This record gives sequence, structure tokens and C-alpha cells, in this order.
Amino acid sequence: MLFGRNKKNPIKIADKKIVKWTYATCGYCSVGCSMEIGTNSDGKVVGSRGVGDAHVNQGKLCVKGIFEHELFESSGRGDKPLIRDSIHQGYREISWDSAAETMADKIRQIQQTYGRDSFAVVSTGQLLTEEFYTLGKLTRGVIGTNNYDGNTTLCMASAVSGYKRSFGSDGPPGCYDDFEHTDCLMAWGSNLPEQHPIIYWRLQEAREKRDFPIIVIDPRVTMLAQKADIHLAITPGTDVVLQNALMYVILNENLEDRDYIAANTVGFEQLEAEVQKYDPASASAICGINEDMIRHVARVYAKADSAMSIWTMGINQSTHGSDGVVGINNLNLITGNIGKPGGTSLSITGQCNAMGTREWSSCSGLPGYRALENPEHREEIGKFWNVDPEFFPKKRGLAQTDIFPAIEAGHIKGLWLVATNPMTSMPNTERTRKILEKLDFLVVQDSYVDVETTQYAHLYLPAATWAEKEGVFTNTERRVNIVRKVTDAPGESKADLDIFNLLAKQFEKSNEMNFPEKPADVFNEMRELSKGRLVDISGMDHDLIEKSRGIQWPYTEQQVAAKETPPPGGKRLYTEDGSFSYADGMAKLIPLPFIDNNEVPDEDFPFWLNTGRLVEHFHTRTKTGKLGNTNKYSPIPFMEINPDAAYEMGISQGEYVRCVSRRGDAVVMAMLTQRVPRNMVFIPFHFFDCVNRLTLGLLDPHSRQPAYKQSAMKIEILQDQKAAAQLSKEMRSF
Ligand SMILES: Nc1nc2c(c(=O)[nH]1)N[C@H]1C(S)=C(S)[C@@H](COP(=O)(O)OP(=O)(O)OC[C@H]3O[C@@H](n4cnc5c(=O)[nH]c(N)nc54)[C@H](O)[C@@H]3O)O[C@H]1N2
Ligand SMILES: Nc1nc2c(c(=O)[nH]1)N[C@H]1C(S)=C(S)[C@@H](COP(=O)(O)OP(=O)(O)OC[C@H]3O[C@@H](n4cnc5c(=O)[nH]c(N)nc54)[C@H](O)[C@@H]3O)O[C@H]1N2
Ligand code: SF4
Ligand SMILES: [Mo]
Repeated sequence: MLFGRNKKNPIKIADKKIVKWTYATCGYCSVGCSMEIGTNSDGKVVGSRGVGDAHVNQGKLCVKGIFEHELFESSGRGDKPLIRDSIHQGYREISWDSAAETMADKIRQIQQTYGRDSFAVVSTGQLLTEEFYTLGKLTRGVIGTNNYDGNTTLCMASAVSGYKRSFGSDGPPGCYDDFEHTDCLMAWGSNLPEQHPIIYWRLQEAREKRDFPIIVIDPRVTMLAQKADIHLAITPGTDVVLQNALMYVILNENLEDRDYIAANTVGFEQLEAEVQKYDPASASAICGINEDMIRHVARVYAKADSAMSIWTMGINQSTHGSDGVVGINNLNLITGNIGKPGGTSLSITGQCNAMGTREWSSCSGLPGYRALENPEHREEIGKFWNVDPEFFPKKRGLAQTDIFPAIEAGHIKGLWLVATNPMTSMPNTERTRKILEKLDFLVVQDSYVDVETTQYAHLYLPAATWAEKEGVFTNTERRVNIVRKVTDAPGESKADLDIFNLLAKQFEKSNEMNFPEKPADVFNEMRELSKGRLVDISGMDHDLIEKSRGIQWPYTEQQVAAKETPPPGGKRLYTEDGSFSYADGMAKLIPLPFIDNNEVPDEDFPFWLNTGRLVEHFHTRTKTGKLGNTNKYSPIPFMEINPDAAYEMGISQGEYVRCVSRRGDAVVMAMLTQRVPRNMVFIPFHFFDCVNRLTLGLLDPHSRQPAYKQSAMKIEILQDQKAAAQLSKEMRSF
């Protein structure tokens, strides 16, 4: 029956009267979607849309991107620099000039009294690349502290370290197009549909055209696991054991690619000897995966014409993070799956510009993947910046996760935080709080004044964010894409680039150096420095990047001369035999003995505590927590708990419980779901004074990245549900 068909109201899409669209790259995750931001005739920003001819997202955006323009009007933005003498006083407003002067005075004073490295800088993966480069020049070339790092230590350090150990350099060798060529995909600790929705869409598109097996390794039944052909619900922190066992099967069944190994790698014999200790039966007892399943997966992977591995935080955030990355690289190297279409080892990155900071910020080295340890590199950069190379340290300083304990120990007295919110994001909140309270001088440079960390600062600097300024980001697949300025930042907020330049002027040393004011001029310096490096961007400029909707590096001047449109860019790295970044051109196969060093559940703390993210929120919710259209999906802290475990403890759906670890406690709402096994709970880390009060955060020995995903905890029932609801609400932070 066609009942009511003609009477139905057609959907009306409100006309937002947009008169101008400005090009940008999404400022949330590392997928790097191209978008346009719409302004109406009153000059107000009112909409976002995906860019149809952009290779990455082909017109699509996820829930965060679609509403991203709303953040220009979000609450809590800072609009004036604020200062106070002690954290027990209230803030007072201060001019930018006085703020810069005071900050420079404090830095000099601390460095003169306690030594150059007693002032530390911790930055982020969320600035524009030109800003990273300038901060690096200021920190390495002018201020001269070696305790300079980024929040990428919480995020990407294991991937960086693993790539360097295996291939001799950082830089993901694959690209999203590899989904269209692969015959088998293995995803390690990565929840793509929620955390990188548009990469997931690319994967699904490829799979609809040509089916290929997907194997997911994750202790939770994530959305990706639900879509997989095989889901391996691994025992937390034991991925290296599974990797060794997979290699055991591959080598014992002669499924490896001998020619590739001979032409491209060193260290095979040592690897083979170690792997022999991990027969599937013994490995199964540790990693919890059935031995026949291990054999089956090894055969599927090794027999595929091309096979690729992707991974994210389930691997990186572990005491075996760097080893887990090397293990993935080992698997791919012995099967000849690097640098070929569909055969790659692709770290899915995190923040919008986690790659830009790795390439250009000088956090753990010098710009363009140069190393402090290399005298030629120090010489090159010293000459280019007009800084005496002797001024540079000869090896990298402390990582973020070592800077904080060094404050605790009294070695570091001053800290400058740029676009990171450790009160919510570092493990063991109570310890972090005490550490920040100990500082003589803390500067917080953030777009939002209401971030939790500002409560412990002496100086607050309000920064513009995302499309309130101009510059580039690099995404997961090495694609450099541009953000154009669409609107002014609130009040007196300044772009981070302008803040760095203002501060540089306070130091005499900068008089002999060049600190360009325009992002395009900064980009030109980076182009120059990139020539002949792996990360060669000498063929790019801001306009060409916009026109091309992003270009993958390497993209050289020679490629520009060849006049190919659109610019081809470097789809893949290490495509030729012997093209790895080690001096001999060979990749290293590295044996990985497994040492069980996690905090594991026991009688007193019987649950695994697993932590991570939700699709609708970004990190510490400074942005998404303020936007009704994203916050409404998850406005309060909760935990996923298995219904059998809940039933046993008498916990019902929606009830508040107290989670307790050896570090602290947190009140959350119970959400009953089969997503987690009976001995595990999963709590998103987006909320203040919540899951990171519980986490231990043991560090990976190579990367210094915290094991956020493996701690032990117990659950306590709360009688007074009303009081618990109130407590949990207070933890929302805003
Ligand atoms: N919506 C949204 N998207 C984001 C972000 C966000 O905050 N919100 N943040 C961005 C950033 S910075 C990052 S780093 C990425 C993170 O992206 P992902 O790493 O995909 O996200 P997570 O939820 O942190 O963790 C992924 C999975 O690791 C699993 N895991 C836990 N322990 C183990 C283990 O021992 N082994 C294995 N194999 N898996 C394990 C968890 O169960 C979880 O499902 O997302 C980016 N994208
Ligand atoms: N338990 C647990 N903890 C975790 C994780 C986990 O999986 N589990 N994941 C870890 C990972 S992978 C990451 S990446 C970290 C993220 O941790 P954080 O970096 O601390 O989190 P964000 O909320 O992204 O903080 C970025 C800050 O920069 C500000 N900001 C945004 N844009 C700009 C800008 O242009 N300029 C300036 N100056 N400020 C700006 C934002 O307002 C925000 O306060 O968290 C880590 N913590
Ligand atoms: S997938 Fe990532 S880059 Fe793309 S719109 Fe969503 S948050 Fe932005
Ligand atoms: Mo991250």
C-alpha cells in the first residue's frame, strides 16, 4: 500500500547561505581528510564538507570532521595571556610583550642557576609543521635545552623507534592505496572504524571490489574485529610472542622469501635461532591464541602474494611497543612484503600532525630526520640556522616520560607545555599533579584556557587553533596537506608560530638568525633542508599542495621538472632492493626475546584494565567535549564490562562502580558488553580524573612510551548511586 507516500514531508536541508568555501585539512586524526569550511555572507563560519576530488577521503568526513567548524564558537577559549606568581593565587591579565619578556627572563634565570637542561619543553602532534620547525629552531638553536620532546612519546615513539631499528629511518613505507592491492591484511591493536573512520572506509571500498582476508589482533571485539575474517583475542602485552610463533611456522614450513631476505636484510641467522624457541604450542600458553590458529594465520599471511600489516596503539603503548613494531617489520621482511603494492608495514599514526613533528620539530633530533648524534647533521643545521654546531647536544635528551620524573627528582625546574594536556593524558594522574606542583615555572600554551593543566601554570598563553592559522600537516601515508586560515582566533590569541617568533626576539642570539614570519617562508626553509633527504619535499609549495589536495613525500624538484599532474609524490618507500636507510642499504632482522614485565591481574586486582578511545571524542575532550554534536554520544565516563563478570558481581547496566588500582580510583558507569572478555574492562581515556588515575604506565625500554593498555584493577560496588552519579559528573571536568 502506498499509504501516505505523497503526503510525506521531503527532507529539507537548511540553506546555510554559504558564500565562500576555504580549503583545510582536518585537525583531528592522522587520516588527513581534505575539507572545505563554509562562511556565510555575515562572515560567520557555518559548515564543513569533504573535498570530492581529494585522493584521501573522496568527499567523505567522519562525525568529528563534519562538526569541526563548530569549535570556532566553543566555550573555554583563552583570549588573553595570563600570569601569576604562584599557583595558589589567581591569574591576572598581561600584555603579550610583557608575557614574552617575563618568560624569557624566567628561562634565563632557571638555566643560569641550574644549567641549560633544567628548562624543558614538551610539545605535541597538533601544531602546523611550520610551527614545529620554528619551535625546534628556537629550542635547539636559541634556548638550547636538550630536554625537549613531544606528546608523541605517548603515542608514536614505539613506531618511530621500531622503524629506525628495522629500516634505519623513521617514515611509514606504505599508503592507503595498498588496500587496493593487498591479498591479506593483518591489523594489530588498531580500531580503525572508530579511530580512523575514513581509512576504514577506504579499506571497505577496496574489499568490496576484491575480497581479501582480514586478521585482527586485539583483546577486545572491536568494530574492526567484528568485520574481520579471523579475530585473535590476544592476552594483553604478548603480541611479540605471537609474532615469533608466526615466524616459527613460516620458517619451519619454508614459506619465507629467501631471495628477498638475501637481497635486502642482515641478521637472518640470529632471528631464526631466537624464533625456534616459540613453537605454536608453547607460544599459545603465553599469548592465549590456539596453536592451530597460529599455524593457520601464518600460512594465510605468508602464502598471500602480497600481505600488509597495520597497527596502532595496541602495539605502541606497551612495555614491548618498540619490539612489537620490529616484530611486525620482521614478519614483513621475511615474507618480502615491504615497498611493494599491498605488501607493507604501515603504522597508522594518531594526531593530525604526529608525522609533521617526527619529520621537522627537532624533538628527538634535528630537522628532516637528522640525528643529534651525527656530526655532519649538526654541522649542516648549524650552518643553515647560523648557530655554532657546538651549541647542539651530541645526543638526544630526555623523553616526555623521563622529563616528568626528572622534575620530581628536582633536576628540571621550568617547563613549557605547548598543545598538550598531561593532567588528563599522562598515566598516574596523582603523580602528574604532584610533579606539576613542584615546578618553579610552568607555561601552558593552549587554545583553551580551561584545560586542566592550566590550574598548575604560572603563565598561560592563548593560542589560535587549526584553521585560525595557515600551514601544513603530514598524514599517515606521508601526504603533506594544507590548512588555510578561515577565521580569526578569539581575542588576543596568537598563532603558535607568532608566539614562537615573539619569544625568539627576546633572546639576543636570535638577532643573527632568521625567524620568518610567514608560514610559506618557513616552508621554504624546510624545502631547502629536505633536499636529498628521505623526507624530500623540495618539489612542493603551499599552492601546489592545495591544488593537488595533498602530495606524498618524497616529492623532489626533479619530479616537478617532469611536469606530471597531479604530482605523483612518493607512494611507497624502499621499493628497490637494498634501498633501506642504513649505510649498507639493508634492513635489519632483529631477534626479540620476550620478557614478561607487565603489571598483570592477580587475586587482589583481578581485572585487566584496557584503555583507549571512542569515535565521537578526541583525546582530553578540550574540543569534542564542548560540541553538542559530538559530546552527546558519550557525555560521561563509563567502562565496558563483560555481562558474565557483571552478573557475578551483581552489577547491572548503568550502575556506577568504583574502579581501584594500586595508584588510585575512578567512578564510572558500567556498560555491559561482550566486547571485552570476562577478566577485562575497557575505559576510554577522554575524561579528566578518570582512567589515568588508575594506569601505571610502565615504559618501553627503547621508545620510553607508556604501557597505557596493560594495568590491573578491581571493582567496588557503590551503595549510594546518587552520590556516585554526582562524583562521576564532577569527573567530566567541564
Ligand atoms: N575518534 C578518535 N579518533 C582518534 C583519536 C581520538 O582520540 N578519537 N586519537 C588519535 C590518536 S592520537 C591515536 S594515537 C589513534 C589511536 O588509535 P587506536 O590505537 O586504534 O585506538 P585505541 O582505542 O587507543 O587502541 C586500539 C586498540 O588496542 C587494543 N589493545 C589493547 N591492548 C592490546 C594488546 O596488548 N595487543 C593488541 N594487539 N591490542 C591491544 C585495544 O583493545 C583497542 O581496541 O587514534 C587517533 N584517532
Ligand atoms: N589511558 C590512556 N591515556 C592516553 C592514551 C590512551 O590510549 N590511554 N593515549 C595517549 C596518546 S596516543 C596521546 S596522542 C595523548 C594525547 O594527549 P594530549 O596531547 O595531552 O591530549 P589533547 O587533548 O589532544 O591535548 C592537546 C591540547 O592542545 C590544545 N590545542 C589544540 N590545538 C592547538 C593549537 O593549535 N595550539 C595550541 N597551543 N594548543 C592547541 C588542546 O586544547 C589540548 O589541550 O594521550 C595519551 N594518553
Ligand atoms: S577521519 Fe580523521 S581526518 Fe578524517 S574527518 Fe574524521 S577525524 Fe578528521
Ligand atoms: Mo596518539
